[in-house]
Amino acid sequence: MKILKKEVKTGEKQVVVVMKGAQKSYIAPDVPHAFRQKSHFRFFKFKSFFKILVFRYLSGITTSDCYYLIQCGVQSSSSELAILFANRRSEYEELWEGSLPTESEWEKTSKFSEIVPTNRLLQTLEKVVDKGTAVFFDTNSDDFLAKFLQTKANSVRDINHFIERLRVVKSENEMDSMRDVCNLGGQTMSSMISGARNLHNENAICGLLEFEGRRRGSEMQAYPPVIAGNLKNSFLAILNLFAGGVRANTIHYLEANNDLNPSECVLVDAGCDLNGYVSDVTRCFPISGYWSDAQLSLYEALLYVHEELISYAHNMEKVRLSALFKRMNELLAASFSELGLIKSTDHKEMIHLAEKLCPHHVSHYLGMDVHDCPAISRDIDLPGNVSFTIEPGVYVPMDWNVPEFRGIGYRIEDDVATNPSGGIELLTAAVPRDPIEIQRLMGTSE
Ligand SMILES: [Mn+2]
Repeated sequence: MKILKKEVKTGEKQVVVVMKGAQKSYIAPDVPHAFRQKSHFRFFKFKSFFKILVFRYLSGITTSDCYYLIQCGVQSSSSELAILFANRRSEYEELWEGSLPTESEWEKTSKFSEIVPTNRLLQTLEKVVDKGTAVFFDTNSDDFLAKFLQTKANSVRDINHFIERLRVVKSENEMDSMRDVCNLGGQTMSSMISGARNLHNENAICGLLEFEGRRRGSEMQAYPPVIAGNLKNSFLAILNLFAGGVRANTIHYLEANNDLNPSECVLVDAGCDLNGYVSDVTRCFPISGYWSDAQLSLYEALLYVHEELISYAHNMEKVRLSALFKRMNELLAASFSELGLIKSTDHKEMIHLAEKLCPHHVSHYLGMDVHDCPAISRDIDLPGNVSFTIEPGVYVPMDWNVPEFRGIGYRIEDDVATNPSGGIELLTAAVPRDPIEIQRLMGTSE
């Protein structure tokens, strides 16, 4: 509220924040999808310089179909109203869906001044919002409500950017949550790899991932995992190319249901969800446990880039994701030239070819959401306790002029955080990246 009060225009006497939680969605009539609360609606702790202030970020409530309203006068020092709009369940609904936390539990977790049924939302807003009000609202979340607020208030502005400015910098408590979930995500990935040898369908890997994560306490997968085999080498598979041969080269390939040929490498990008925070790790490995020469040499060329990026980030005066991205393209160009995958001596052309081979950014922020805080620029100097990924990749198109690498797609992705005292902490260090260590994990190397 302190930040928002600085944003008010002349004539605006109060700030009202309206947040909409995630709605329940259905996979079939009467059958709901697994529910995940919108992250802005979740739990948050913020550390100031001298004392720990505990905020509920912004409510701590993990029930579906709720709204949250905070009201604060521009002159007053604390908020005057904090209302949770939520529906109680009938006895019949409880029979099907279980019981909700009690009202006093809700009140206690989040210090709400009132709990009001959702159907009284508009009625309440009519009373609270007037022409002297600056409303802050997630304008993407509800067209109807956005229009309604526009007719009542002096101004309606998007709140996401303001919340993301807080969320992108983690408190010490949040950093502990990040370490926990990254450990969990790392162990899940490692155990999956150790059990994946000779599985012959991407779907089996998907099941194994879910098993290894959940049995360690992951609440759900952080996002639908990408599990993608490379090009199948057999002649029949090449004929079948357009039916899905180069899945690993589809960056967001989500089907995860194709057969795996024993000669393939598989790319697995997966994360765990624990206490509202998520991990995001990618590893690639040969499904047989043995790399072919081309698979190994391209992997090593990418691993070199990955390792250089980790140490580059660690030694940067101030970490800046855009600088890391620029560095990635230079490293890819150099490494792939040495390998013979890029055949050009012109520096500009080499960078251009590197960008063709890896068309995505090197990083995104990480936290309560996998692509966390998208409104925060990647072109800023980062303070301590900002978590992000480092994920160089290579996806060799089928018409690339170096045939031996065609159809191979790799990404090596780890989770890191900036240290307050400088340098970065590698949160997923325990997951093997070295090709021999990966083989050890699979039981095909001493
Ligand atoms: Mn990622």
